[in-house]
Amino acid sequence: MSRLVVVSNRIADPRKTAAGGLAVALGEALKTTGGMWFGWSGTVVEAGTPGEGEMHTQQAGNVTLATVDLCKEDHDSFYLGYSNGVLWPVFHYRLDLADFDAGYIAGYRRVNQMFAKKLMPLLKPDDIIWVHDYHLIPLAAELRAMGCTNRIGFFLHIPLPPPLILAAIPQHEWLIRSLFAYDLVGFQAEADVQHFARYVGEEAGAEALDPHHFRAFNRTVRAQAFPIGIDVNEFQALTRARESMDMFERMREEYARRRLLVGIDRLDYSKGLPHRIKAFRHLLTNYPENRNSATLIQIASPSRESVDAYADIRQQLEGLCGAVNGDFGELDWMPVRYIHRTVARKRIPGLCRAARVGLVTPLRDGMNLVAKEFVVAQDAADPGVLVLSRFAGAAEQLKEALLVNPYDTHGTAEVIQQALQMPLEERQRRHQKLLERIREFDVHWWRKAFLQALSETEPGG
Ligand code: GDG
Repeated sequence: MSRLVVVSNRIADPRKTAAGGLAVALGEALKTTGGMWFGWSGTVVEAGTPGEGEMHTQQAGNVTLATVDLCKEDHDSFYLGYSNGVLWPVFHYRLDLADFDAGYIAGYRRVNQMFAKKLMPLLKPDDIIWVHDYHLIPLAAELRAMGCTNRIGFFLHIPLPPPLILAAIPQHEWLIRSLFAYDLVGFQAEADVQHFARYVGEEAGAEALDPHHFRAFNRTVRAQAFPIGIDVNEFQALTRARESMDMFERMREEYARRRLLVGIDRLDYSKGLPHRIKAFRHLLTNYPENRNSATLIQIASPSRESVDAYADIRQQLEGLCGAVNGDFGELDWMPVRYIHRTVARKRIPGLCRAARVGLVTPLRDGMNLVAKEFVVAQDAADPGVLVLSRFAGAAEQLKEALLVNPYDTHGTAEVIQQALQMPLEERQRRHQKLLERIREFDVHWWRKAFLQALSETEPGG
């Protein structure tokens, strides 16, 4: 069997239990064949310091963890600049938040070239290479330029926007052409594959050979949706563990006479947090029976705080939460409990299980794993209801959730009211269907389906 080489911007030590579902799944795949995980160490060094660009390797059983440091200039232009200031906002349809500073692209190319240069000597001829996410789109093209003929697959964790939005990026053609250096390109949802197919047709003047094969720029690539899942067994075990059950019981007791709603997100403008608070405000205004009762616990874990747009969204969110609490709060009740910290992973399932409603209402999201975690954490005998944005990739699979348009804050409030009122039998029926699908398409299915498809492609073709 070929060795697997995973490349991602950040790597996770598969031995550490704190690692989330993705790290566990990739760690498992690496352990089966023996393998290597290559990426950024997370360390930023001053340019010109001794050891800059040095590679660190660590052995974790039969898995090699290989990391490189980034110098400050590269970190600023590659990571903060092009990856998170251009690609993240545009791929999430937020042209208004993109910062097309002409200096960023050089850093993005430089780091991808540097990654390829460091990786190339470590590769064996029959290694299978799996590259992850928007930070590393041109990596295969850089490797090919150095003579690499291995099978290389790419998975995009975030959405691919329609051609006319993508075309706002000055280097859009170069980016998509870079994808053709891979043998397999995986997307989260069918909508993303359609956007890719349309781009290839409209902007590259090429055609689909069949629904999954595209020929352009003198190369053929297979492109397909592989919706990512979670590790259901691991999350169920986490739900039953003591810390989670303690959390569940404390919350159940505290909200015995009230209704708990929960939102768990990185504080990111794609997650629709201000819209969610506005919808919650409409709920309290239009359905007054929820006052002194419906309580929203919103965890917004800190993320990318040195990017300006993230500081702005935090300020906006905090203003909205404060206003709802000021206008509706009582001496012994606050409608919104906003937490701008990272909550321990072990407590998350208990919190989800105690909630009557889970709010997953991003404005745009590749998949959204919280939607799946919320369903898995529920008590099948008395499950809570998932309110899910139609703009999350997860909405293609989770049809039995209550789907909403998060921009329509009035409409969302009505659906939240429907969720709060849903009879037990309907909650059970929806939950059972959702759980079945989440279990069938779990993270192990995702990994196997992707690697199977990659192994079927012609290497280097
Ligand atoms: C990208 C795509 C795609 C959140 N707050 C805390 C915490 N979390 C955990 C959740 C969940 C994970 O982080 C977030 O996953 P998402 O899927 O929601 O979102 P992104 O980080 O934006 O991920 C996304 C994903 O990649 C995978 O392909 O689904 O669409 O954007 O597991 O539970 N965990 C802890 N404390 C927190 O406060 N411990």
